[in-house]
Amino acid sequence: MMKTKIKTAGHAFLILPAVLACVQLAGCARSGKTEETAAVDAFDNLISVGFSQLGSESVWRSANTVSFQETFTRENGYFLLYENARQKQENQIKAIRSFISQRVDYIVFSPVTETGWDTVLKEAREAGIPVITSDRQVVLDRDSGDGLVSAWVGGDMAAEGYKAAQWLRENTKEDEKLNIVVLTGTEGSSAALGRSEGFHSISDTMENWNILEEKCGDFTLAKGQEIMEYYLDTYPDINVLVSQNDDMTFGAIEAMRSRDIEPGTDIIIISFDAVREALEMVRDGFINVDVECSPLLGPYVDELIRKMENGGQIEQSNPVDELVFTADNVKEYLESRTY
Ligand code: GZL
Repeated sequence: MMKTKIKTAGHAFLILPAVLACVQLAGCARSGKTEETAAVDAFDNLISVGFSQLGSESVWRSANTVSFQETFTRENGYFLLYENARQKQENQIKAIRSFISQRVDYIVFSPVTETGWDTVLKEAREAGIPVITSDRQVVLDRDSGDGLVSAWVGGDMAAEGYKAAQWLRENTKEDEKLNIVVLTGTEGSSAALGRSEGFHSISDTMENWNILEEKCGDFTLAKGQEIMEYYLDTYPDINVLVSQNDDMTFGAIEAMRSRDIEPGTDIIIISFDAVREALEMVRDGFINVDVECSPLLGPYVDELIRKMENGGQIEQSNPVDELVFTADNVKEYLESRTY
């Protein structure tokens, strides 16, 4: 069955639990509202946004959540409900259903994986609640029809993977044998799939590039370290690591150092996200290149919602600009890095 790629997610934040409790106690029966809707309706003058954040697996993810906490505030006209799915799709689906029952004005989510969203998004469409995704993307069945996702904003993952391979091609010699190991992100996520797709669009054409193995590190430091230990035990001639996020890179560097392997010198390290701690390692030569993926998506989602509130036209696909950091340029960006 043909699949259509539609996009993205966002974040939110549960505010004023005490106030919610008061509202509920204040006698929903009198207002005739259900307990669930009373809280949201109590802030009628605010735009209510239900947000399902996929987890808190990485420094990037925490920065992404903070971006929404700082954007979606009462002062900015929002009532936010936040749910952390702890990397489980079923928790995200439960959260979206809860937002529907609370009749929020918008649903925003960062889909942990690309597929499995059609049914719950049809329920949101049925309820007349627009859905915006930021960061990761969803893949929907063509039969599901239009209007399941109003817009996506986030990083272009395939472009990120391409930029990584482009740097490697430009910074190694054609007659140099590259023995590459890869730490991939969460299985089935648009971030991991996109970065792999982009990287392979070049690596598949390079005679001298030998990808020894690609294993899922789930975007976590612990898993990255564990798999890098396996790689180092298994392959004696690794000279390139491609790690699909900085947290896995930090774990991999631990593994290298425990074996007196010099990261960035004995093994070329390509990473993604470009969080501050990683950029410091780029500056110090332990990471050779870091491809940016911006977590600061709160303001972009806010802008989309404002446009929708005012009946304006919005683009369905909204990729954000992203840089590539190396020792040559990192110093001019490091000080201003807020995450
Ligand atoms: C990318 C984002 C990824 C980051 C990881 O947009 O989805 O998830 O690269 C995070 O750090 O866990």
